[in-house]
Amino acid sequence: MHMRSETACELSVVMPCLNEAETVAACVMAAWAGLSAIGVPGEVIVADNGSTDGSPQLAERSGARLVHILERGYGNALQAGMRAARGRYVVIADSDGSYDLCCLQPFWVRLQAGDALVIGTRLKGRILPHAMPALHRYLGNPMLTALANRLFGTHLSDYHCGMRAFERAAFLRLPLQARGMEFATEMIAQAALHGLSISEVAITYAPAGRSRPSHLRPWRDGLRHLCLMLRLYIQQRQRRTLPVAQRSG
Ligand SMILES: Nc1nc2c(ncn2[C@@H]2O[C@H](COP(=O)(O)OP(=O)(O)O)[C@@H](O)[C@H]2O)c(=O)[nH]1
Ligand SMILES: [Mg+2]
Repeated sequence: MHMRSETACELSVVMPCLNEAETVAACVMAAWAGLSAIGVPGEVIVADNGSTDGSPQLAERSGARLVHILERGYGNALQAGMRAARGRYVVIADSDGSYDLCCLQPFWVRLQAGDALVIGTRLKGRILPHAMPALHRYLGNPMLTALANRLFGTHLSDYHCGMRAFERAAFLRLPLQARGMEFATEMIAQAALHGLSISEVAITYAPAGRSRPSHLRPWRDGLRHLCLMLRLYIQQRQRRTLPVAQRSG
């Protein structure tokens, strides 16, 4: 069922990667195992923008297709990965070993049921010890999620989960622009503003398998999420108040 050649591709697993030499190979192999387990033809893509620790070579040797992006940033990497993907559907997940890529089934089931976006939820699933700092688990994530739910009319429990699945064509039509970590919020907000069907599935979150700290800079990135939410919300209100003839996007 694997697709390492030019045959049909239903599901692309896309992983952003910045210096994840300790974990990226295992993630690529887990993604292949996940595709095999659900019996869906697919591909594994690693989107890298500037790793200096040999991650790209390790990913490639484990069977991933590499996408190089010149501009830094999580959003830039994922957007390039999405564009390069060939699957009708895409699953994204970190390449740091924190998400269980062997377990694609719940995402696949929701995609087959017709959802355009399926978000993993760690807060309604399982968070293993030391996987998520208490500040993020009990304060940052729930507060930003509650605000985003209010602004965009969603009913989600984990706006910052990095494991999600979506229909590629639907996302390529959305005006996604975020370059950094705030891309996680932008994806959901724009999907909601454009009326796409969104669901969530409970997943397990494990500590990242690397020995250096996360790329996330909580205060700076939290602020970027907040600014993006407010900007999208204000834009949307302004568009609603414009006469129909002047609306765009
Ligand atoms: N290509 C690329 N990947 C990134 C960048 N920043 C983060 N990542 C990757 O995105 C994922 C999420 O980053 P991570 O440090 O795990 O953030 P956390 O999960 O919030 O702690 C990881 O797989 C990183 O390697 C970036 O600038 N470029
Ligand atoms: Mg991570």
